[in-house]
Amino acid sequence: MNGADDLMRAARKVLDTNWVGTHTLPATGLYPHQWSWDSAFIAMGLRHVDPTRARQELESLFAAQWADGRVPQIVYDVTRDDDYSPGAAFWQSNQIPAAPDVPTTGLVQPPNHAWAVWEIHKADPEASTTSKFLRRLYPKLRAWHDYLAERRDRGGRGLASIVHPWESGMDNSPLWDAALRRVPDTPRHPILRPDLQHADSTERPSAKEYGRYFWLAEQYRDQQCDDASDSSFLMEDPAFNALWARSEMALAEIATAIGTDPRPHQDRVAVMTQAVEDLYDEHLGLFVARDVLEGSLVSKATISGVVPLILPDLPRAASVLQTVMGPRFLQSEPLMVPSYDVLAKDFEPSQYWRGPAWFNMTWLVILGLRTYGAGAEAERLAGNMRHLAHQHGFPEYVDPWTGSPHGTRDFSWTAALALDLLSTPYHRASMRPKSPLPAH
Ligand code: 2M8
Repeated sequence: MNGADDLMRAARKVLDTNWVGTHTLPATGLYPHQWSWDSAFIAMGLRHVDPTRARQELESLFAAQWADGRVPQIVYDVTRDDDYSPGAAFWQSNQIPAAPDVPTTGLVQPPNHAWAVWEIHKADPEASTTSKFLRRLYPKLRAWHDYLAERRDRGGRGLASIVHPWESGMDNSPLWDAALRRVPDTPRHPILRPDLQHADSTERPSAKEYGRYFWLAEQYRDQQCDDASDSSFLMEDPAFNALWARSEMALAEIATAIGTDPRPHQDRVAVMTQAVEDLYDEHLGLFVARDVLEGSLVSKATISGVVPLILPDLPRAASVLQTVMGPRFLQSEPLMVPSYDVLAKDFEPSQYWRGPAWFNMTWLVILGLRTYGAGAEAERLAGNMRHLAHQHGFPEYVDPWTGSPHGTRDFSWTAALALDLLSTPYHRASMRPKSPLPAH
């Protein structure tokens, strides 16, 4: 057995253990439900070893899609409702007409799903075609993207706004600090913290942050999760929107493959790639968030601002590449990509989304570096990512320099994306529209 075989076996074991018959839990203790963008990352890895299960992973998530098109952040397993908070009892989604039969949150997460669906299809086109995977998923994915365009373009610039830090997937990123200071930390609902039984409190968001998270969630829930209502937190996040644009590209490919007109999707990609430009911070040389309520950019360099490199033909790519290779992120040769500007005074190497390196974000940066010709650095990071994932039992995140593990272990997207990196690298060419596949 060589190292790659060992990694493959160990990663599969994590994914098998966390599989509950229809989908994969991010981690059996800390995260006992189905999470939206986790499932898409997990399926990206699963497609190499079990494409049938990869398809199921996404199909089960979309079975919980709301009538208005939104794909919920969490699909709850009610038998585990005391093990994670806020749970199904907090959201009471069954009171909301647009919600599905299964209990879910009303919030969403970054839209990486159409991208995953297209990659899963290509991993096993025959079985995918026989099972009509693309045909079934395409209208659902389109409804999801239409929800973002029609209900979440709160800034009116062609970008989606998030209404809660949880929607970014980077919960306590420094990008949200100033906006969160305007939010009360006194929700009516008791703030329960079952998460602290599975991770050290120094590695999770603080009590004050949780107060604000619950307050915002309560506000949204009490408005029936209606996006026309006032929100006390409204931000345009670069990674969220770059993943949407990347998924919109994939949707164009899916449309072509099933014999539908890809142009609406291609047009949206063009609009979005241009709109992402509005999030560019000249001083920092990368993309940042926009506070829609304040009408200003949040001038902080986080990994979110590097993720748009996954988009081909990104006008600012050269300067973002320079920034990520520079002193704020990779110049000191960390083992993986820090989630926050290492030069910032409040950089913390082991505090959740405020500095540590995450496997999903490093994976996205690797794809971006490969896209823009920084292949050697991409392969250095990919090698470290595979090694650290395996060495430390698939941790949630690591210290960027020492690689010491933090958060939970046996974390599904860590296993899935390490597995993905054992397989064929992506190339810029593979991201461009290809000649149409036969309709099916
Ligand atoms: C983390 O977020 C959840 C809330 O959604 C939490 O902290 O309880 C984030 O890392 C998020 O990106 C991820 O999807 C989720 C499950 O892995 O955990």
